[in-house]
Amino acid sequence: MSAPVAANPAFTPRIFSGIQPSGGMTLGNYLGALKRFAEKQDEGIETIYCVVDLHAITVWQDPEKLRHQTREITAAYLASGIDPARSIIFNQSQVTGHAELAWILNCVARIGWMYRMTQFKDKTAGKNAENSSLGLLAYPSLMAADILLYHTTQVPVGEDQKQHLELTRDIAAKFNHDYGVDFFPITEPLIEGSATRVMSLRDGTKKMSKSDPSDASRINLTDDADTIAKKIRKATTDPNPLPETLEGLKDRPEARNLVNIYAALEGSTPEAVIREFAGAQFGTFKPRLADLAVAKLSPITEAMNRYMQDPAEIDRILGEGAARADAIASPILAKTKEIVGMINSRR
Ligand code: AQP
Repeated sequence: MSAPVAANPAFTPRIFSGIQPSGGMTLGNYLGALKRFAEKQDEGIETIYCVVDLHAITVWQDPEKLRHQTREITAAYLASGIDPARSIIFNQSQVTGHAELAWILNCVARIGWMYRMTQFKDKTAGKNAENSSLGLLAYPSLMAADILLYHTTQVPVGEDQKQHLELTRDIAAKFNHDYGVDFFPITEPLIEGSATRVMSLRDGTKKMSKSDPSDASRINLTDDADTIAKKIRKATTDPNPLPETLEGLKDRPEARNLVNIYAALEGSTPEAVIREFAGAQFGTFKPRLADLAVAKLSPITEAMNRYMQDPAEIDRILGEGAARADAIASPILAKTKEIVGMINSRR
């Protein structure tokens, strides 16, 4: 469905991405998003990282928990090395342009495009879809607004967001076409590395997700060392040893997942991990993976806990980030309204 339109080189390179405060952070969020967000700061491109609270309320959130989770994700951003002096960090609802642009894009996007989204289908599977919130259906249009509000050129995300990114490109192209302009960029998804899709520890065919009812299916960034080691020890695997080559992991999704996690945590490749552990039993590999996971995640958990001791400071960072984000977003939103034909006589 994605429009075959090349990215427009006229746009200044800018990175935007976000995470929903819909629960605690998982290893999937860390490897697929957070770790890469921090790395992107070194590439000399402006980076904007959002806590997407408007997205979180597409399913019911307890208000006190939502506030706590918003601060916790901000703490995870900071603990992962995202520096508020180098990146803009803010929560979505503090910049009203997200909701305003989303409405305009709702009127550009087609309902059928939304019904085709696999995330909507997954989230309503086994439930009465008619009874889900209108926001859940329109979620991808709000995501397009998040991205286009900053004329974002690149979005680092996990594999699960690929279809939403393609939709963002379609919405931008349709807006440009309908109004005869070259106003919104055709944004590139950045889906890179060996952990673009970290799978559940209980089922290698299911994504590791913060809203999975089974806590054993995921590693949370707030888990202590013992819990991490226990979850890895109990992770579902097959009875065979690790193969000599990556080819041998075909049709072994659980084994492949653990190898990918090891590679991503270590900053190597699945090929290198297989070379090191060829022929090893899981009884050998799992404790090594547990040690590596604890070594990499514990400092982040400790830093998160330290940041969480000072919620006022977190709120200050979010407020300052929101003001900086708004300064970029406001002129783009004003121009969008002008293109659409809206009068603004309050200037
Ligand atoms: N398992 C994963 N592997 C790799 N990347 C992942 N991401 C999420 N899960 C994995 C990436 O994390 C970023 C933020 O995701 P999100 O919280 O906004 O929403 P999500 O993708 O829907 O994540 P969850 O954990 O599955 O949340 P719930 O359970 O609330 O729906 C995105 O870049 C995503 O790709």
